[in-house]
Amino acid sequence: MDKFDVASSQKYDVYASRLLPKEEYFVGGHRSCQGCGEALAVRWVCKAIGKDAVIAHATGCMEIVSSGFPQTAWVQPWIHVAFENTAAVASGLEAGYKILARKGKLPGRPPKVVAMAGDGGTSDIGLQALSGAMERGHDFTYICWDNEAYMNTGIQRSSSTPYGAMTTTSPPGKRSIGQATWKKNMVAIAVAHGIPYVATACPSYLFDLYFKVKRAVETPGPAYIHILSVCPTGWRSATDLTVRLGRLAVETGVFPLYEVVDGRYHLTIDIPKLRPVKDYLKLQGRFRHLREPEIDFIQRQVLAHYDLLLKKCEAPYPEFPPLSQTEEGE
Ligand SMILES: Cc1ncc(C[n+]2csc(CCOP(=O)(O)OP(=O)(O)O)c2C)c(N)n1
Ligand code: SF4
Ligand SMILES: [Mg+2]
Repeated sequence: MDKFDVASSQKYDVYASRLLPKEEYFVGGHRSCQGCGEALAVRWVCKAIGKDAVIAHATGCMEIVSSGFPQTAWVQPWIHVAFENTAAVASGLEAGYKILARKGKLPGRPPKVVAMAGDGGTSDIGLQALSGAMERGHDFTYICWDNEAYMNTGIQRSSSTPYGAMTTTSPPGKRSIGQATWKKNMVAIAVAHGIPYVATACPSYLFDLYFKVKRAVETPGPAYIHILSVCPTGWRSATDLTVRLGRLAVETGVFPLYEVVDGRYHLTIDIPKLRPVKDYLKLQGRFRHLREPEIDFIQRQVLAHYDLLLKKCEAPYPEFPPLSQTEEGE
């Protein structure tokens, strides 16, 4: 770790211990791997959600490591659901609470409804239910833990696995570069539903993540947050580099941090001069087989995607007019 990283991470630690809530909602004793970025993200997301919430969680690493009966690491009410129906269960919860409130059978405000799933459970298997829930406009927050593969079942590729990465179902070899497709842009898919709040986040930027989750759960209507979660086991990275790798993903432009509020894009962490992607790739064994031309290709693609994002951020108008404005206009 260089001097800049040490100083800034210590600064974060000091701020975090003073300003952020001390209550724990994802408690110790779970069985995630050493250095798991996803467990770190869950811990801080649950703090930001607060106690008045119900969580519907798909199968995936965070469910497997935390809920072996009769134990649980979750403090908020938590429902285990199948891959396919996370957002459908959240829709039912939200609709049910709405009816109870309307009938005067709910003391106080309804709890916040939050759905959580991995990248496989979101970009692939649960996408249909998620799309339906966003389109119907349920008041809920959906969190995707993106560790870029189906990790808990043995590191199989998902549509969120980055180009060139080695997984057990995209092994590099004479006829294969590893993952042959570019990472699916789940954020753009969520934005295309015209929902009021969409964001990317990473636990390496703790405050950024914390306040985005707070904003998401307080936004009426659907909100979607896509969280890059470093996975030392699947990424073949050192367990003490998790926070640094998350920062490098942002500093290289591989995973920019931004929000899309009512269709309007803006960067929340601005990196005026991006670092070369090589700085990020070289710390991960899943990219060890890549040669210069392939790394150059990834570099060009990352810069092209970043430029497109900057153009969206500079646009004076929202990509999609918010539905609330349409209603006002009628
Ligand atoms: C329909 C269905 N297919 C496959 C499985 C087996 N399965 C359980 S978890 C998992 C991988 C989950 O990947 P992801 O959503 O990315 O979460 P991660 O484990 O990476 O955190 C798979 C394939 C299942 N439970 N249901
Ligand atoms: S496999 Fe990866 S995401 Fe799953 S618990 Fe281990 S480090 Fe975390
Ligand atoms: Mg995954």
